[in-house]
Amino acid sequence: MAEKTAISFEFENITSPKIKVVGIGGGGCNSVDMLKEESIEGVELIAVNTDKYSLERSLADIKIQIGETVTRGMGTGGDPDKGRESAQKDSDKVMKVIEDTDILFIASAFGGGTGTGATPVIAELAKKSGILTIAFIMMPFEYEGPFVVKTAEEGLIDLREHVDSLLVVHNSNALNLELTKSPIEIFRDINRILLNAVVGIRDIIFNPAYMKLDLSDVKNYLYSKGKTLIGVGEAEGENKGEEAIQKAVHSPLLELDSIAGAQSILLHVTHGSDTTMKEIIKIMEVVREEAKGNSDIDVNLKLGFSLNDNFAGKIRTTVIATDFLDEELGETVQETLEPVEEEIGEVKENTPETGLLADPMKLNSSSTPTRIPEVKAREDFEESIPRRRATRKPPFLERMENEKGEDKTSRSRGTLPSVFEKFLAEED
Ligand SMILES: Nc1nc2c(ncn2[C@@H]2O[C@H](COP(=O)(O)OP(=O)(O)OP(=O)(O)O)[C@@H](O)[C@H]2O)c(=O)[nH]1
Ligand SMILES: [Mg+2]
Repeated sequence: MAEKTAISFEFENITSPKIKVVGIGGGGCNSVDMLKEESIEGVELIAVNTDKYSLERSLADIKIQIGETVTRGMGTGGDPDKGRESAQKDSDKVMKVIEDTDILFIASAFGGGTGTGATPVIAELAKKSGILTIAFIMMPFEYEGPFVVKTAEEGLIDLREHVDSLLVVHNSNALNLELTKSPIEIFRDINRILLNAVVGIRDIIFNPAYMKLDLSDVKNYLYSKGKTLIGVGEAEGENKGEEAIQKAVHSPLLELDSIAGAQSILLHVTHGSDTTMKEIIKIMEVVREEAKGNSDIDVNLKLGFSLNDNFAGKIRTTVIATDFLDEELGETVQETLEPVEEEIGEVKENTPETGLLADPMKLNSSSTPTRIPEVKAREDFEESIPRRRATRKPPFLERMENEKGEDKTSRSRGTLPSVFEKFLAEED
């Protein structure tokens, strides 16, 4: 009995990871509305705006008006200084809502005043308090002219150092693709990148898997990385593996539109019991080839696999690609890594020029890749994460499983799990 009490005490003190999305300014709040319309479960949606009237119409779970004394509830009229001041004045209100977050997505459209000015302030608050901060930034249409474009570019420079990972979409890129679509459909397409990133990461963390990636993996791969590609691809039919991964590793709307040059990749595959090892190997081959691009670098690939009976005949791949070799991105990564090195005194040994894992055999273990600075600089993270693994399921997941009647994800089903069970047993 005594033992039982001790166990239940431990469980009561465990909270499941919290993912939140905060939309800032008009465009950012539109993104949050679109996420709300998709009914994503397990993710809290927050709207932050100076514009009281558009906030009233927002579908977000939580709405925060900032800068009442600065803009009198009317928006900034395109002035980022007012946006910045508004966020600074109401930083307590924002902090109160985001302080218990593990992963914060910030959605914002740059070029106006609220998003451009307030986003770097809110990102800084989040990152400094140890929250993994991923920004999804929509850059204006070139047609809007040099003032708006310059405002947005300056905002991006301000923001860069205050986020762990940055996904940048240019509205103009969407125009290159589909001119027959309505503006709202174009915005929806752009927003799908955010939706995929949020859902992809949520699924990696919460969904049952026979080879599991977890919150620590996601944090380690995204922490202080600068530009990032987070892509999701789903496909059916004969070539489902290859088609799904091709969709995930190419994202034509993103500034960083492919994984070429990425040195670190998290790959999560959700499949049905009809998926063969051959298809999985093909997926991994495509990732390696695409990441390699024209370089002679071999990528560090960390894998997760879920078997889900809802995926009969289907495969979904989620890719998180970081540590890009590209010169400009290399600088970004370096800039963000240096302060961490100082803080923690040392970075684990790595190959200086490439940052490759010293031991590729460790790719399938849960060890931290050597390229990535340990998260000791953010004490709260390292301490809390491992204990949160495989613990209480979030309510939405329990509901999903109840609806299915049973948890159909099993380590002992199908061809792939048995292969990996054997592998995992050998690992143990
Ligand atoms: N992709 C996308 N871009 C948007 C959206 N709404 C606005 N934009 C772009 O974002 C830029 C900034 O607009 P808003 O987000 O409305 O501006 P704001 O942050 O509310 O700033 P102020 O209204 O000036 O205080 C615009 O110039 C557009 O290019 C949207 O829903 N989706
Ligand atoms: Mg506005």
